[in-house]
Amino acid sequence: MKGGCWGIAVDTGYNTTEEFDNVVIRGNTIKNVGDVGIGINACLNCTIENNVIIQEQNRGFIGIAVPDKIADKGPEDAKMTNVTVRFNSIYINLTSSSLSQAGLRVYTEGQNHSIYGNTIHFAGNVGTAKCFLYNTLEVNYTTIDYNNCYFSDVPTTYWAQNGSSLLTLSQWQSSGFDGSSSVGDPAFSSPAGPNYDLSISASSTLLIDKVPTNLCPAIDILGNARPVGSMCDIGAYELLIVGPDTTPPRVTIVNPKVGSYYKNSSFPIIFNVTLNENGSVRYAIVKKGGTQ
Ligand SMILES: [Ca+2]
Ligand SMILES: [Ca+2]
Repeated sequence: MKGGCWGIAVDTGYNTTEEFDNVVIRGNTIKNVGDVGIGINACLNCTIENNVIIQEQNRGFIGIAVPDKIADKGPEDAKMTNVTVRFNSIYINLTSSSLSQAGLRVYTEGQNHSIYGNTIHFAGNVGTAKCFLYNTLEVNYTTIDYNNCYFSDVPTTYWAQNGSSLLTLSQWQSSGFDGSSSVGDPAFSSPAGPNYDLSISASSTLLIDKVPTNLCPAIDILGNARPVGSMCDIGAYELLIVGPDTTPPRVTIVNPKVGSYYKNSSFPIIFNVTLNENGSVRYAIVKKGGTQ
């Protein structure tokens, strides 16, 4: 879609007491919406996982916002706790320098939030990009790790904003978080429009087998079981490992016909061979009576 509306939002809107419990936002693909891809508010024990979020229209954008409507949240509403944001793949490609862009925001309030296994690629060449917005002064986090962020051509970039502090990954790691996270190209298959394909391949070495299995969802965005291989892959997709080819080549004889017999004459020998990969086929011509 295109336009100004948010993608998916579960949030407060009235001056009565509001609370959302055990919400799961899973397996969605959200393309070119306005301002926020996925947002929640007043949410207890909530999970956002295995989603793909793409933004190529020029609007200020946050991929995932926890909370989203800060100004509209009343003091009577539930304070968020146990929010988990994991295994999401985000691609943001803005071309206007006046716009703000951030991958994922979990701050302002709450206890025991976890943010892991997410990958974010900022592809534009303008403005400032911030991968993650946190606030360790006000918020308690249980796990923040195994994330990946890439800002290929953005002039000004930060791994994290913690409160008002703007930090590189190594500076943020001194807080004790993101020790196994990485900066670098996630190598999405074909993220820009019109393909919008954030699946991964063997080239996605910064994502493959990086997250311990005890942190994995049971499946990925396509419903394939996790993990494949020794560990889970960062982002919404688990790369399926294709095993060695055990299918034998198919060989059919075209000429001479099976069972035909030539005496003292030359003739062409023609095979049809079907191989699944490069290889060779050995053959033998048998003289009548059994001698090669
Ligand atoms: Ca309210
Ligand atoms: Ca894996």
